[in-house]
Amino acid sequence: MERYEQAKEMFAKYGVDTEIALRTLAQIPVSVHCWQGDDVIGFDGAGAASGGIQTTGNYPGRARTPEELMADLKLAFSLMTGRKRLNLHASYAFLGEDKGKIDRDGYLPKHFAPWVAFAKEIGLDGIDFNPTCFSHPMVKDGLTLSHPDKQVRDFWIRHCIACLRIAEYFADETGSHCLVNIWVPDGLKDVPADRLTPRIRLRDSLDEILSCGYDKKKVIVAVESKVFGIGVESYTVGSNEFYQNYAATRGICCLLDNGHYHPTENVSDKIPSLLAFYDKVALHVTRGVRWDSDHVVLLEDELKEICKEIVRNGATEKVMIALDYFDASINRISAWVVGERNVGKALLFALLQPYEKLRVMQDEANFTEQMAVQEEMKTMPYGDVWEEYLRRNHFAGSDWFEQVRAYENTVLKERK
Ligand code: RNT
Ligand code: ZN
Repeated sequence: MERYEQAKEMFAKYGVDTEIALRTLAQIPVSVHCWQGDDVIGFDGAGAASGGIQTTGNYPGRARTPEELMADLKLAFSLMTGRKRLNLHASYAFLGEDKGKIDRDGYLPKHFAPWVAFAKEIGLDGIDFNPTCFSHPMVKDGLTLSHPDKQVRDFWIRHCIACLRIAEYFADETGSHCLVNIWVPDGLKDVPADRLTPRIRLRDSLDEILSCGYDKKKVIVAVESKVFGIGVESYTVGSNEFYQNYAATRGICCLLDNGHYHPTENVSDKIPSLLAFYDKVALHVTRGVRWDSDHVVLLEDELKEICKEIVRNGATEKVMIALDYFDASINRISAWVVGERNVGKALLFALLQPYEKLRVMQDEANFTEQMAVQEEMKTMPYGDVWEEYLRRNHFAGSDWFEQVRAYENTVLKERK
């Protein structure tokens, strides 16, 4: 308490109001991905993730059933503060009696009813959704919506349309929009003979999906680009340029995953570039180590820079923040909590910067003072403001790890 009061005064000297920062932080929703708990496997039959993504490690305690995943998620959510959404993949359907009878192109809202009940039970803001166009036998030659065979494309078109219907159901049930993010693994391992035609096919498939007539007030559609994946190193059909032009001309939105660009490209710089043209930008926060390795999000400079761009451009409602990583080498619940808390910490850091002062310095070409102030801000007592945030939200601070450890000993270790 005393430390917070001191920190408050120190920030006030720069014209930064910590009370406003704390209030704003509590209002920024973060969508938590269900797939950290079971290594992106899902419930509908896949043995492991495929399609250029890979979860490495074999730490004990992977959630093997819907019940286990929900129990793990419940603990994870209970250790997080602020507004939360749940991000689901279609492969997490509860098929029940329909198992083996229907395929992904026939999934219905009822197959996701337990997730709606779950979201309501723990008081989530809403549910976001993703067609699962990987880890499935209808991915042929590594291709889905861009495959030369119309039957393959049609299967995935039907799947994506089914997902839009399920998304409308989520929006109706939760009273909040549903972001549907389309990511396809389509690409080639080696030098292509034709780079254009697969893109034309992907464009046309997406057009067919969007023409199904979904409710744009309830469902926001995004497309996620990528530079390469494992086994598809030479060519990705859904590249950055492809999807930015697609989204711009179709009135949908782009999803930026910060593991999906060349290592010297920064999503923090892409966000304001898109904000100049788009009303909404979707975001996957991950941590690429050398490549799109989907490591747990840490409190790093680029994460802080991403959050600064969201906050200082007044875009906390425009940028839809979601987590996207999968680590099987450590306790999966800890992975969830550490990543989510780091996004919270980075947002708080961003909320405590003296933007107006700095903006004037930039415009007046006062770069000397701008640098001096920016560097001074780096060692301000953010931790004390974060502790106050936790305290006000009834979190004792750092004892969350003890809870995870106890759960590991009593529950996770029993999963053989
Ligand atoms: C893959 C994309 C995609 C997936 C999830 C599981 O490279 O980042 O978003 O990680 O949909
Ligand atoms: Zn992603």
